Amino acid sequence: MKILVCVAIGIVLLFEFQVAQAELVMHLEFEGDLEDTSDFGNNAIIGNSGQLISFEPNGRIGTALRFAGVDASAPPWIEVASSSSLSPGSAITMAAWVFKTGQIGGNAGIFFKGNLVGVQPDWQLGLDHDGVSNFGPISGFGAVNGCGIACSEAIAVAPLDANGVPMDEWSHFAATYDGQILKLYIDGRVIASDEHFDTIEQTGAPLYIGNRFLPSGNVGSFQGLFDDLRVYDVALSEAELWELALNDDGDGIAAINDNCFIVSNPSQRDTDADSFGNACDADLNNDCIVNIVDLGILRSVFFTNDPDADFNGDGVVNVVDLGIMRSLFSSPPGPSGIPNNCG
Ligand SMILES: [Ca+2]
Ligand SMILES: [Ca+2]
Ligand SMILES: [Ca+2]
Ligand SMILES: [Ca+2]
Repeated sequence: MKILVCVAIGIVLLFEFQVAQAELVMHLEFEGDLEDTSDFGNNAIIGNSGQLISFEPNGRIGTALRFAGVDASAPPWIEVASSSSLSPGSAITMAAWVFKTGQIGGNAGIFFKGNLVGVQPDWQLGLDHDGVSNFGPISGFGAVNGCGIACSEAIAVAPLDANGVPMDEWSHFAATYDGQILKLYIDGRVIASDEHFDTIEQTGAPLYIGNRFLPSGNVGSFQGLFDDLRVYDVALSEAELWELALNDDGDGIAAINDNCFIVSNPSQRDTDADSFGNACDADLNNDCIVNIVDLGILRSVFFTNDPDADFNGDGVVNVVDLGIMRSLFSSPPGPSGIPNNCG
């Protein structure tokens, strides 16, 4: 019996190990080389203008890769040969630390898996104009089976966020697609999403890093630093992206186990047991939106000890809790790393 149990546990552990290993299909850490440290051997090589590519000792995590493109006629990039692991069927996560100092062309490619000219890429992640367009300071885009919002083939996304990605500092930039929704992240927060139902194209084209090739032949060359580039063959969750961006909320609880993963709430107090901690749960009628109805409920229990409306857990519903509700107004409760009914 003991042996059987041990074998069963062993199989479970092995299975979990394999699942975990299967998700990260490329990991370029740039610790002095272009090697992929995942198990999939998707090593990069110098693609073009290698003299403009160097390693920078003070990266975001250890050493980083610098692109010093200066000339649109000779933009630098690195590239990875196509492989089955880089051709996911229906789900993907692209993630990177970027420190942008400039760009050549209308945008700056981070990931671009597609042919050099003529057709839209299988998947891509990039940064858009830097203050010269009406997209804001620097916007970003992620897409599968197409390019950005300007392309008729676009599936998604290109929204932006008036604040965009700042220049001359590190930002964590990511996109996920789960076969239904494409989400764009900056620093672990979703800044845009778009719905599309499809499988991801598999053209067999290489993955180019640091450059973007438009069907017109124009390029979008990145200037600055890259670090910790990752590709997963699954769509990571919002909590997982938050963790990857190293934006811990300081309460010592891993984001995927934290019922308010962007608010420090070590007690995890959740008086209505809906998987949103009180610290981020001003949705008092549990309809997944914090609005005027919840404000009415809060008013009706003001100066009482109603547990659900006592967001900060000090035993009284007062102006502090009202302030917390105000900060969450017009949003869903959370975000929570724990499965919940507001998906
Ligand atoms: Ca928390
Ligand atoms: Ca709750
Ligand atoms: Ca509500
Ligand atoms: Ca309170």
